[in-house]
Amino acid sequence: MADSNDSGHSADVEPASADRRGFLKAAGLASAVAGAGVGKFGLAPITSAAAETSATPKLSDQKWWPSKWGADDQAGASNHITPTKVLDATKWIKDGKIYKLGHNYESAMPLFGKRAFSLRIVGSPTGGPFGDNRMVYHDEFVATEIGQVGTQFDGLGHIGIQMGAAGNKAEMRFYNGNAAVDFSDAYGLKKLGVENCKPFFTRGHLIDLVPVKGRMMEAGEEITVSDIRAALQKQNMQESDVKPGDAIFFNTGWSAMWKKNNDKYNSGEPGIGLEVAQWVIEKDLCLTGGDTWAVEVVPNPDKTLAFPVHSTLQTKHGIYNHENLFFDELIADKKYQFVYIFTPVPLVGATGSPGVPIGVT
Ligand code: UVW
Repeated sequence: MADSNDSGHSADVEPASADRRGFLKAAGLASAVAGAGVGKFGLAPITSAAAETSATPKLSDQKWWPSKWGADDQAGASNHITPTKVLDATKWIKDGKIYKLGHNYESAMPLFGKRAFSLRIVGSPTGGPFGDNRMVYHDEFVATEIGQVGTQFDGLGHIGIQMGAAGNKAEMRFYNGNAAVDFSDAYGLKKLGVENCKPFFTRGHLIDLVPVKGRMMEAGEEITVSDIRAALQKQNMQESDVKPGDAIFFNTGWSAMWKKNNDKYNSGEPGIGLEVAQWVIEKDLCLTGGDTWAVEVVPNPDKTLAFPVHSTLQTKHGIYNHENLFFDELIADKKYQFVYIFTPVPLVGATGSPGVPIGVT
């Protein structure tokens, strides 16, 4: 099936050179561009001198472990995918139609911060001819942040929260309270690697915000619960039909800029905020996804917060996030309910996974 969003790639496409620090500077969250103190995402790790010594970061008054899946669990909300859940989801397969929900991987993709993507065919051809039949072959070498570029699935080792003093890895906590000092390793995470995630086969609900707003949503514009309800009504769907273990997806229109205007794509994004995150937690869902690079609103309307939905859903509740998706073909067919199928590439110790999820109707 064609990747309809990638078909327009041509010489007039903007280079993927933009970073996403402009809006963060405006929000007071970015430090100087380079040098000591710049954090993992090109942001100042903390917003003020007071925060540096604060024992309790905002939104984290209570510890979030042990998880509801057990103190040793590393699979988070993928535990929802039981045989009963799979059999229930199959009831939604009626047409036998498969929709690709992810983009192609290529250097023209918009990339977060200074992330890179390079693919080389070494040798060209790499080997051969061999044998009297003169077989030749090509291999690729890919240099990239493999789990965090393009269509990407965030694993539970990706996002943590610095509890206690800045730099104290014993208090840098991730899902299930795991501390960076115990599992963060240059050669791959020793716990919470994406290989621990179970395969997904579950009911997916698509919330299309474009008809609700009458336009593409804009950077910094938050999707509210009332927006979700308005979309459900337009799509003739019931909120009560969103069940524990289901996945929810948000279409904001932002993916129209994929490879067409990477600067704008990277400049921030519309998305869900803490209100919808709470709704997702109460509904007990397994995953959020969207047509943006983080799924959550950036910058957050509360300018003192950086990616609070990531740390609420992923770190505290083990609820996964699938980024940089596109839904054009589902929307064209008015298919808002489908079976979401995805298995992360089991890269041992990785923070996330590439790969193209599918929606089946
Ligand atoms: C960050 O890594 C901050 O975001 P994402 O998960 O969207 O790549």
